Amino acid sequence: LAMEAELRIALQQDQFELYYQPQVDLNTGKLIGYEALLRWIHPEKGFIPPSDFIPVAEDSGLILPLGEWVLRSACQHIKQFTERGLLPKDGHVAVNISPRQFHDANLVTVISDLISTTGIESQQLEVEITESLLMENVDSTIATLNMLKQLGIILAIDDFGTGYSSLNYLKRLPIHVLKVDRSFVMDIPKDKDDMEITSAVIAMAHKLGLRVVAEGVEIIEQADFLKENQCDFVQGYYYGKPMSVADLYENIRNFD
Ligand code: G
Ligand code: G
Ligand code: MN
Ligand code: NA
Repeated sequence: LAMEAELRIALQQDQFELYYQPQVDLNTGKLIGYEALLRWIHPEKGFIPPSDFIPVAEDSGLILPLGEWVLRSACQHIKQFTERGLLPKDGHVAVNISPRQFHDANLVTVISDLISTTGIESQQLEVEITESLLMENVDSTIATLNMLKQLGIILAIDDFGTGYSSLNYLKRLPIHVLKVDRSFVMDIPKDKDDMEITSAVIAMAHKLGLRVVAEGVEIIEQADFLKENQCDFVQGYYYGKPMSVADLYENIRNFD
């Protein structure tokens, strides 16, 4: 079967699962939330990476029902995690939103309805959009971001540094969080240019009033460098890999 047909079946048969990767506050060392990462466990082919199927879902339009499934599952998990002490009240779960999903006219209603029906606090949900998405349809992008901000959810720019957004444009965007792409973090402390870029991006983000998450932190030297340069939050294998909900319940201790 072509992947598109397989994806339709996968949606009907519930072959998807959300994994959760911890995000940590560099100053307190405490867990502040998770990024939800979609996994497809095919009954015969096993694990299929999102980089293989997200583009197919995006091109076929299946990203709309799939993305809605992701948002609904994430909101349900937020409720569960909060009740069971796996997420602080002021913590969050970040969900990736693809370009087609972001530009869909129903997105704001879908999210608003999910917040009401699951009974979560709106600031417990964060949405991540990629930097490259920001360059298309500037006015409608800003309008949608403003509506999402009105709901009270947190807005993050993912993969920052890999697109081409101008600082002038960034300044106009109603966003809260900037995620420094893993490609800038992975060669710290060997690559001095990457260190300069990362510290400059953190300083710039702070001047714009944004909080900064560094992605892909794998070693303590990277964590130390980021802390010295006032990065707010971190995410990466050093702190924890994306985990199934079952693994999460086993691995993350209760905290206040
Ligand atoms: O774990 P990692 O292989 O999960 O993710 C690879 C890529 O897939 C990342 O760029 C990530 O943003 C994207 N991705 C993961 N989960 C989702 C999702 O639920 N929706 C969308 N649109 N992209 C996702
Ligand atoms: O594009 P986005 O930032 O949404 O995707 C996050 C991707 O990065 C996921 O595929 C996730 O599994 C992966 N990832 C998260 N932490 C690390 C890390 O420390 N090292 C590496 N190599 N990949 C990571
Ligand atoms: Mn992401
Ligand atoms: Na990223």
